[in-house]
Amino acid sequence: MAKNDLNQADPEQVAGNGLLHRRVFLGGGAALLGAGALGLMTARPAVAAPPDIADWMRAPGAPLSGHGQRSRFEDSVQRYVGPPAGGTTGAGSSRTPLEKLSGIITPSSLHFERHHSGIPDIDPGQHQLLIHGLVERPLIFSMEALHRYPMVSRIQFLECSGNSRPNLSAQAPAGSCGEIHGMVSCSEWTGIPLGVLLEEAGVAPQSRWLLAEGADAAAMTRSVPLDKAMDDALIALYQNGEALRPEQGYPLRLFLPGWEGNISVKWLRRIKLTSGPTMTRDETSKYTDLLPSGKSLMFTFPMGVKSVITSPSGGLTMQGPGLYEISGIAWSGAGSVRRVEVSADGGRSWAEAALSEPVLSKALTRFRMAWRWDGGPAVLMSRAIDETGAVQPTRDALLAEKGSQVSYHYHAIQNWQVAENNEVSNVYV
Ligand SMILES: Nc1nc2c(c(=O)[nH]1)N[C@H]1C(S)=C(S)[C@@H](COP(=O)(O)O)O[C@H]1N2
Ligand SMILES: [Mo]
Repeated sequence: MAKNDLNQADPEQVAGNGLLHRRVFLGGGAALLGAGALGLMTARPAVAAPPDIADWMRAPGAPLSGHGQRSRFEDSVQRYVGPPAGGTTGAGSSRTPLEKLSGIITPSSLHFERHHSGIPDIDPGQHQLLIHGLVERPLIFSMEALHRYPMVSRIQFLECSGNSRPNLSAQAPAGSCGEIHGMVSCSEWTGIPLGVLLEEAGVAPQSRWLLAEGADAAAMTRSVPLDKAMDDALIALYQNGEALRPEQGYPLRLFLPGWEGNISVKWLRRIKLTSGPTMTRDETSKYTDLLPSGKSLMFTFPMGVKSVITSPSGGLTMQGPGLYEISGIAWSGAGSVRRVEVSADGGRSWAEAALSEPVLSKALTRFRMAWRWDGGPAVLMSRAIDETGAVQPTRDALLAEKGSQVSYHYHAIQNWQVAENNEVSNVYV
């Protein structure tokens, strides 16, 4: 039988090249169809006596501590820190090592970073937030005052619109999942709905937009439509339960769920209500895309529906033929992920992956698929579909639509080639 034909001998196979039914990962599935039944025997048979007593059982362990640290054996899990922009130290980006994480929450210490002029060392006792412009009462808030407002918490992703840009190059670049796609992270953000503060200042009838300004040396400024500000915008003060990290905007940032990362202005110091967009540098010369027609696409706020397989992925090494969990993340700026499909034969056949709970709007969603690798060449792909029915495009379709001059909002399907020598790498198909 040809490799890509469905193997009738394996009733769980649902698509070509060894993809197995997602029931393996659904509620109760593990019991109905245990890993044993699938032949996942990675443990060795135990002998009757318990294993040796290790050194760490022979003496008391380390004392208690005021602030925890991860195991020293995990020290190699680091952000990919890119080189600083020319002539600077703190401008540039670092990426989340997506292939080394699981679940949907990004540890704060591994959240990607993008700074246009380094991280300011802000004293919360001195920092203030000004709301002015087309308002009835200009207001200035100390951090102490802000902390008295009622807050909400939401688990949501943040993605730089420059994420995945390496895949715009003509040849598929070598790189890990995090190096190529790691400018997306997901946190529980807690803060004050922006609308609450705007209403307190009194929004003037002619107000349609606002300008948000950061307190970094770049004084990053972006224009935000008032509708979004009143809808789900947050003045975020906490990230994953603790105060924002300095890298993420301590002591406060604007957070605009589902929108390109640039507009979530960190170290927020000023909001000015306006009748139209201010046309700042970061929304004219940057964060716009030149189309084949010669026109520029501006104010491209929502992030497109997207997914990527984090394991197996570029640079990882397979351990020979056998059963694997294909796992990845999917997200959409338009809402929640409805479905993720996976292919192991370069897109010839697809099967539905299991979505792990929780599946939340504008958050990363973890998907999983069982795969019996026969050891032959395979190309793994994932394709996300969101609640609006939007489908993640192929690279060819995206470039045909947007042209080759674009540099933002790349959200095409990622292909990982699994080779017979166990190596996994980035390919275009
Ligand atoms: N004040 C300020 N806000 C900023 C930036 C900045 O350089 N200065 N970078 C923006 C960009 S381009 C992105 S992608 C996100 C990155 O947020 P993070 O560093 O918390 O991941 O912050 C945005 N907000
Ligand atoms: Mo960004």
